[in-house]
Amino acid sequence: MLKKVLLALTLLLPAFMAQARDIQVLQAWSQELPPNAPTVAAYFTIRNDGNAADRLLSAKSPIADTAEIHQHMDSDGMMKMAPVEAVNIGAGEQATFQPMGYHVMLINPSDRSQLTEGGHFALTLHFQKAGDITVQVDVLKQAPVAAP
Ligand SMILES: [Cu+2]
Repeated sequence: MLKKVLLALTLLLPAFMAQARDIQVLQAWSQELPPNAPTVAAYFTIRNDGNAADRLLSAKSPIADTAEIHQHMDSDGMMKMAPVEAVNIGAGEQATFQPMGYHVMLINPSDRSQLTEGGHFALTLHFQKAGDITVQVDVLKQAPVAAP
């Protein structure tokens, strides 16, 4: 009996593990902006369920040629944003990208058809270990209430 269970587990495990990802990108959203806004920001939570740190290295989206990882920082009492090279997510930790914090900035979007409430667009995040993860970013008028 035990042997049969073990055999079943052995057969099931590879299929299960292929689906399990260490890195999860949750609740991706973007704020609806005036139609001529030069940049659009995307926010989300990255959760690292693995037992090793990973790094977000870059981002891209079909709606804009340029996507940068930005951070807001206090510079002489002024909040400014600046590109960052990478964002580290430690094992078992999560990083929340949110207004006045980390965000992905899409520069001068070429396709604005989805940039009103109810729209959504694809965003691909490139991680050092997890590779590419593509999520759908929901365009909202207000920030989602419950962060995961
Ligand atoms: Cu920015």
